[in-house]
Parts: sequence; structure tokens; C-alpha cells
Amino acid sequence: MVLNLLNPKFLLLSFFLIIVFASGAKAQDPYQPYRQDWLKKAEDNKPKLVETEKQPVSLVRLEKDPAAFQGWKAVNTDSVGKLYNTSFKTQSGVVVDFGEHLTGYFTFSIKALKGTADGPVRLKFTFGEVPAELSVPFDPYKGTLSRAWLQDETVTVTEMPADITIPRRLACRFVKIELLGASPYFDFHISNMVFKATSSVAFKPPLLATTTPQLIADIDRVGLATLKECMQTVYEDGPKRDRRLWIGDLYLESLANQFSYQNNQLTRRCLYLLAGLSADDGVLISNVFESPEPHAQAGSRLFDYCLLYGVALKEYVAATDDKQTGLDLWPVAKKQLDIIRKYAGKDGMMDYQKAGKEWWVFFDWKDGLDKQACLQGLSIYALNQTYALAKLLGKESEVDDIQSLAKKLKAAAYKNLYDPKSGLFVSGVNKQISYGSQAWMILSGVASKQEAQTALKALPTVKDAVHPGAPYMFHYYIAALIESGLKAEAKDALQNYWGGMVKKGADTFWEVYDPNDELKSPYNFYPVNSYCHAWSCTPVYFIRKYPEIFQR
Ligand code: RAM
Repeated sequence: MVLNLLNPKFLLLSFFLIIVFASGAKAQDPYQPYRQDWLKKAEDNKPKLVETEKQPVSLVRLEKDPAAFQGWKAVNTDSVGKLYNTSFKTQSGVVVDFGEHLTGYFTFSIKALKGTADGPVRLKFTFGEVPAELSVPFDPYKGTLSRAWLQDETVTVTEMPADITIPRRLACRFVKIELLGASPYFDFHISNMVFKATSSVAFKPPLLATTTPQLIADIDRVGLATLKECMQTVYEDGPKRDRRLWIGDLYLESLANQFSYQNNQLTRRCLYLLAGLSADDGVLISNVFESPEPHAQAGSRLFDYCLLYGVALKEYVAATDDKQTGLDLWPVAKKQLDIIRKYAGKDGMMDYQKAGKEWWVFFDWKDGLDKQACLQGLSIYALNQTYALAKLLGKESEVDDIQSLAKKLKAAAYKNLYDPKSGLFVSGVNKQISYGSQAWMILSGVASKQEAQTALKALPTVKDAVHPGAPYMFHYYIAALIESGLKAEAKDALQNYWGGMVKKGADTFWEVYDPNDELKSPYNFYPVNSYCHAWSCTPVYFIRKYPEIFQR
């Protein structure tokens, strides 16, 4: 048979097939009808940044000191006037201190002092959040993230006088300036350094009770500074790096925000943005960027963060009573539960081996951490929290299987991961004992209160217990202590860990902190760590939510 391609019947059939195919492809994206609206709402809720001009407070000298954090400390030397009033040729390597962590744009003036500027001047600026960033050579670079995150910028000045703004947004407290090249036939000086600092915080949080111990008040102050710096037009993870919105960071920042700056608009924006930029199978992408236009880091699927989205949404709705946002975004929270359904075995255990092969299962920056118990615990927690969200929104009937699923996972966890002899939860084939496993088994309610207390009290005595690697995991450990009623222990742990950073001079809290290894880096080069990191701000949440524990 010869096909007549122009036959009207054939044309009609082809047209029909194209329509079916095209709509079939679209039907795969469960959020297609809502995406534009979500992204528009994200845009409508974009906060206006508050700008503040800051001047440096002094000049400092960086000194090696084995007792100082990472072996370097900044010692006050002169007033900034010394730099401004003297030839820069005699001052290469000078370090300027702004006295606090700032995020924004740096401007300086440069002017001839003597003679005519007959050639360009080349300067190198290095911006550091902590002293070691200005002291340790960056090259040859061995880090596993882009070398360009490090904040060193070369500026060539071709004419003067000039006021120069470094185009890149920076995050720092200290600025080092070195002279790379200048003409011998004239002299010049640098002055008027200004940092245009930005943040979306425009509100002073309530004062703590006067009974608050000094160390806790200091931890709160540093936590607030950390959060303020990360609150830009999204909840950034770190204003130096990665400067974007991650779901796990958003969750903890929004908790701290609720009890301090109370910028609900920013939380709302971030929840809509993540929803609007989710993958077209309905799964959330772990992190998103705002510009040049909102987009996600394609393909970055992080198991734990997908589940925490619904938890964050529940906390937001519970705190604000903004049911509209809750209802808009409910389909996204609900959809993430399919991930749990997919990996939940008949025996009630999550298939963590399979999940680990198919996903980025994170939980902490800690080599060797076995994540089976964490994954099981978070899955139960997410089921329960998402059910609580459904109740707030009157949507229980859409998720009527999840309570029984949670129960099944819980029973299986107790059966397979609890060791009644030691009173601790174990994880993986090697029955590893870790802070993370105990925390998630407690937060999920697998442990009874009594069992939780026994496990948490026993933990410090276990020689090989795997400790948290980053403040992110430490948050869940403190939450578990509070959940178990171990108030004094929670207070001590918070004071030891975050207080440890304060005592080592932190202006803002760090991405990674191991009290026994200050040079630890998940990226093989500690200067590229972020030293003002969102997930580290949560003492603010604990201190303010539980005044009876922390403010007396
Ligand atoms: C780090 C980021 C961020 C975190 C991810 C998992 O690279 O800084 O804070 O959410 O890891």
C-alpha cells in the first residue's frame, strides 16, 4: 500500500498524534499549571535589601599563634588613618579590619601623592572571613570546589584619582591589599574604604532575659549575625560560598528566623522558589540560584533535603497561619513522600543501599558516617511532620496511608536498629554507633523517652562513636537532647560546641567545625570553607524557643 501523505485522513491522524504526544509529555510534570504562579509569588515576595555603609575600624597584623583558631590571629596595630595618609608603596600587604563580618560591595579611592601618574597600578585585594584566609597561600590550589570562590581580586588602575568598586559581591571582615606593580616615577595613596553592606534584615529581635549566661548571650549574638548575613534575597547557605538557596539550610534558617527576625516574607519566597524550580517529575532540586534568572542546579537530588521541604512548610504554616501558601505548596510536600514509599521495603526498612546509589544521601559532612539509621529516622519524621501539615490544611484524606507507613517503619527501626543490651541505636552492617543515628531515632519517636535518655547519656562514653562533623548535624543532636528532656545536657552541649567557636573568635558561625580538627574541610582546602554559614545559626532558635533552658 502506498501512503498518500496528503490524504486529509492521514493529516488528521498525525495532528491528533502530535497533540496526544505533546500533552502526554506535559502530563508528566505534575506542577505544570502552577509553576508560573509559584515563581511569580516568589518574585513578589522578594525582599528589598537594606544597605548600610561601613568603614574599617583599624589596621591589623596577622600573626602566627598556635593557640589561635587555625593558627592565625589578627593583632591591632594602627588606625586606618596611617594607611590613608601615607604612600601605599611602603605598605604593601597591609590588612584592614572592618570589625565585623560584612556582605556586600567594597569601594576605595586611589590618588596620586607626588608626581604624575605615568603608568597603571596593579593591586591585589584578598578578602577574608577569618585570619587564616589571608595568611595561607591559595596556590597551587588543591581544593575540590572552584578556586574562584576564594576572594582574591586583582585590580589594575589606569588613571587616577579614581573611586573603584570591586564588581563582585564579597563576604569578609578583613581585607589585605598588596602592590603588584607601579611606576617608579610617581607616588600614590589609598583611602576612603567603604563597604556597602547588604541584608534583608530590617528588624531588631527582642532582647534575651537578663538572667541569660554571658556565654549564651554571646552565642546568640554571633548566631544572629550569621543569620542576618545569610538573609539576602533568599536564605543563602553562605554569603561567601555557595551563595544560594539549599533546602536543608532554608529549613534551619527559617526556624531561627521565626524566633528572631520574623521575616516571613523571605521564607515564603524561598518555599515558592524551590517549588517553581523543582524537576518536572515533581521531585525538588536540592539548591537553586536567583540570577540571571531563577534556576535550579540541574540534577542535584538530595534525599534528605526533599523530605525536609514538607517539614519546613509545616513549620512555616504553623508559625504564620498562612494557609494559602500551605495549600498552594501542599502538592509539592505531598509528592516528596513518594520517595519514601519507593524505598520502603516490605519489612518496613528503608533500602538505604539502593537510595545511596540513586541519590545524594547527605546528613552530615562526616567521612565514614553510616546513614542507615539517619535515613530511616528522617523518613519517619518526614511522614509524621507532613501528616501534621496535612492536618493544618485539612488534607488528611489525601495521605491516609502515611500514618500506617510511619508506624511500620518505626516498628522495623526498633526491631532492627535498637540494641537493648547497650541501650543504643546502631546503623549499617557494622552496627556503627553515631550521634546522628541516636538523634534521628529519637526525633522520629522510635525511642521512648526513657530509651532516648539512656542512649544519649551513654553516647559520650562510647569510644568509637561517630561525632557530628558539622553544625548542621549538631543541630539535630541538640534537638534530640531537648526532645528527650535532657535540658541540662542540651545547654551544656550548645555551650561547648558553639561556645567553642565563640571562644576561638568567631564573628559568625562556621560551615564545618570539629573542635579537634580546625583545618577540617569537606573540600580538601580549609580556606574555601564558609565561615558564615546558615546552618550554623540555630542556637538562635534553641535559645529563644526554650528560654527556660537557655536563658537562665
Ligand atoms: C554545602 C553547602 C550547603 C549544604 C550542602 C549540602 O556545600 O554549603 O550548606 O546544604 O553542602
